[in-house]
Amino acid sequence: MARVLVTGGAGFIGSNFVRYVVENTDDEVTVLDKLTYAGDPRTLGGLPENRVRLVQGDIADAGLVDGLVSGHDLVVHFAAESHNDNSLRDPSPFVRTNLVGTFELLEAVRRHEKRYHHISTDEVYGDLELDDPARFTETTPYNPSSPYSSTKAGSDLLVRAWVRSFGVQATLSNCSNNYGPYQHVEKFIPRQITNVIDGGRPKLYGAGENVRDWIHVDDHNSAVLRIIEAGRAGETYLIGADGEQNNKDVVELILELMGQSRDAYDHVTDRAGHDLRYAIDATRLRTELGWAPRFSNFRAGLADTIAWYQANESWWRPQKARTEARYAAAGQ
Ligand code: NAD
Ligand code: TDX
Repeated sequence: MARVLVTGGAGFIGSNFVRYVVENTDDEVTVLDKLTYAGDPRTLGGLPENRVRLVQGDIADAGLVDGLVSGHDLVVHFAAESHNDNSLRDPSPFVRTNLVGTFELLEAVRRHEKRYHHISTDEVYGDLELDDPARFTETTPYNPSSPYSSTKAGSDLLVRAWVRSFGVQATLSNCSNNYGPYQHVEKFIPRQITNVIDGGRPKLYGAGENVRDWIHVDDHNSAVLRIIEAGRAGETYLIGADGEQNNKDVVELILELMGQSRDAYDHVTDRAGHDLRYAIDATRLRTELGWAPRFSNFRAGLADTIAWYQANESWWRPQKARTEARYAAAGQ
């Protein structure tokens, strides 16, 4: 049994990770989460209290982080400011949390010689042309576009430097776009589902040709566990499940699955600097670590996700009006 410190465990992917760990291991988990607008303790509801503990606090708080890291065997770092559109409005919390917060965690795992796994994104590699046969691999050069992705790229580089300079026992993973339960309504798929539930229309940025490589959150988390178990220290693994779709197709599928006309959506102001296409080649993860995704049917996974938002309105409702007001102010 290991004692695991999960940062950002009250957010979307982190909370699904905690649930996955409880169901698939006998580890004990401490969640360290600031409970920003994106974190919600109800997301950890129903988990056994003798195995999951929540500490509200900031990863940039060096003293708090030091004390917590010293009492655990492993740190899995999900906490981040995670939304590109927010980073265009106000980059400052992105710099503090994604860069300074990661720095404090690295200093603590260095001092206490703990194992560390760093969660990152495919956005650090920039974007691809629509017709480019290439996909991102572990050796693709970093070329981030937004304040969000540049702070994630910077945090990855800090980890690599702490491995090389100080021998920190760290692994890194860069994953493509996740979908599934407990995703904040500011993100693309939950925003459109909840708009339709509210009798409104999905909002597509620009022409909707941008491509994202969708993966179910449980597949992301099974890969993270596999990397923690079998990955080599200092190495990076890309996580993806061959799920490329353009945004227009995803909106049309949501409308169809929710019994609406497939053209009942609006085109709105495009995102500044909008990355065109992300695509992951996860060959290394599959061949070296024997990982495979379980959710290969996007239509079925999306239908389950729609059903989850329909059944869990009380979870997302408190965030919806505020989120839509922010989008409306930006013409989106
Ligand atoms: P999220 O916004 O849903 O959750 C982030 C969590 O971090 C929240 O609970 C928030 O309260 C917490 N947090 C924020 N600042 C903090 C701080 N200073 N101290 C402590 N806690 C803080 O994000 P998510 O979508 O679950 O993303 C989790 C991680 O996965 C991030 O590192 C993100 O970059 C990465 N990632 C996300 C995706 C995706 O599709 N969502 C894809 C690849 C990688
Ligand atoms: O209303 C919308 N309409 C729309 O067309 C929203 C919110 C988004 N979009 C587009 C923008 C993107 O092309 O949909 C696509 C997905 O948008 P987001 O959900 O904001 O995700 P993205 O910017 O691709 O970043 C996500 O994946 C990588 C996560 O938010 C990041 O945390 C992760 O690193």
